[in-house]
Amino acid sequence: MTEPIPGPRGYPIIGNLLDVQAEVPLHALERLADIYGPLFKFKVGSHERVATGSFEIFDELCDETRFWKVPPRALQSSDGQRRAVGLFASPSEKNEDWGQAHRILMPAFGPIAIESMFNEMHDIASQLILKWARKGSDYKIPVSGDMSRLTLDTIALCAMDFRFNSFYQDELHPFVQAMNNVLANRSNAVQLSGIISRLLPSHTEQLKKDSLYQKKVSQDLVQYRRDHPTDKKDLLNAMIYGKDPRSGQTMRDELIAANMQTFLVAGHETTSGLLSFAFLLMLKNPSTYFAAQQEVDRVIGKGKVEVKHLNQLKYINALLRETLRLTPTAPAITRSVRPENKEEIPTVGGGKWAVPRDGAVICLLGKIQRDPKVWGDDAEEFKPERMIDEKFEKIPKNAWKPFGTGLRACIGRAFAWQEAVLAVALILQNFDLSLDDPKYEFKVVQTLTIKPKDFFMRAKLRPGIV
Ligand code: MNH
Repeated sequence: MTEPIPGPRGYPIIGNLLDVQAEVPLHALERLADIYGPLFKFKVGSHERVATGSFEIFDELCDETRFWKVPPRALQSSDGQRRAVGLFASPSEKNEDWGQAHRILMPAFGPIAIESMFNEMHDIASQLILKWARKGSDYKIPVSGDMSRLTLDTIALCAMDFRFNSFYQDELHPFVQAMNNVLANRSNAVQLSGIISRLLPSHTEQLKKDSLYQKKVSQDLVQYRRDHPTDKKDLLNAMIYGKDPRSGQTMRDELIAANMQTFLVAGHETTSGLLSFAFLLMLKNPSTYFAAQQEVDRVIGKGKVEVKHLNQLKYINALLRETLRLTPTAPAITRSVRPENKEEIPTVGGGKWAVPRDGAVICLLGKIQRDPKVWGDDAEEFKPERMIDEKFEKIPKNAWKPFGTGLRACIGRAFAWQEAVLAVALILQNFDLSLDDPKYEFKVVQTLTIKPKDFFMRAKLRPGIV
């Protein structure tokens, strides 16, 4: 016999809206995990949700023969119509779009392809270095803002040879503003403020405009490439010319544009959050900051950062892993019962709780990746040493999953990693950093991803650097 899944008592109509109502909704869920244990449920309106913050439960849910990923609601098409959606689309039989895009794009995101993007990544990262150098050591660096400029310009240049030139303007590009509005709207759907603003006609109008505008920009970019072909080996060309090994077919333009949009969204916020948290955690834990900078000086010195250096930066690789353990910037993934799973009642918790067949279990990665049963009593502390290669290889299989799991895990992992290691190396090579406010307290803002809130730092050029 299974047991009922525990959770807070709800109210009629609103359910547990008040329990999950918080400045950082994620933290509200983590609190419920502390109160109700490894698996708990709550209601938003009439929707019942199940969530976990426990490694043991998550480990069971990672079994791809029993469970799989259903795409996040916030990224599914909201108009109910069947239309092309990027890789975030559902992998079901009916939607071959995902399978086709996945097979064509896997090699385009593979190690050789990513290495060939190094020079373009270096180009954009150098723009960040120049900006900070010219602004001088009194400049209050808006860390999340500048990291987003870096990652957005990088994905746009590498994916489709387009330059947003974000470092040369104070305002964000209109495409980015539209994208941010749409994302903010979707991610606050369970918040009271979000529910109220959805009722305003002006709000819905704006949202429609923003979605259409985003779509148009992506379509224009595909059309532009059709009109001005190049032999550049970027993701756009991979999609235009690549043939699905299964069917021999190429992707239709609507699907290419939808995937382009997916890369811009999926490919920049998460990596920018990773970099912002990495510098914040370094500055809050100065011994890690010095260790990272010493590694750059030892491995690279004052010369140009090259692709061969990146793997040699063992400590920095470990430091970025540890950052994603404590602050996974895509903070939750969902797992659902596979339709092919024939168990009479699929359960987790060693048979204790039944997993509803029609829903999804929200997996709170930040909580799961701090489980003291895996990481010990110092699980909450930032200790890059525990992520050095030899140790990293020995951690339990599903204990560190900031890029998701299984077939639907992140396709952009190698891309993000190369970009992030390069940025950390270049920044530490060129600058001595400090917190703008030495008393800054660690705070998080959550949209679809998480970032540090109001985090500013200062950067002083190091001697001997041109
Ligand atoms: Mn990425 C899926 C995290 C960088 C493109 N990404 C996922 C998932 C996680 C994730 C978690 C799985 C989501 C889920 O199960 O619901 N991604 C990250 C993190 C970083 C990141 C933490 C950076 C750090 N992602 C990138 C980059 C790109 C990208 C860079 C593109 C250039 N990610 C994707 C795409 C998917 C995805 C596309 C969906 C893959 C699929 O479903 O087939």
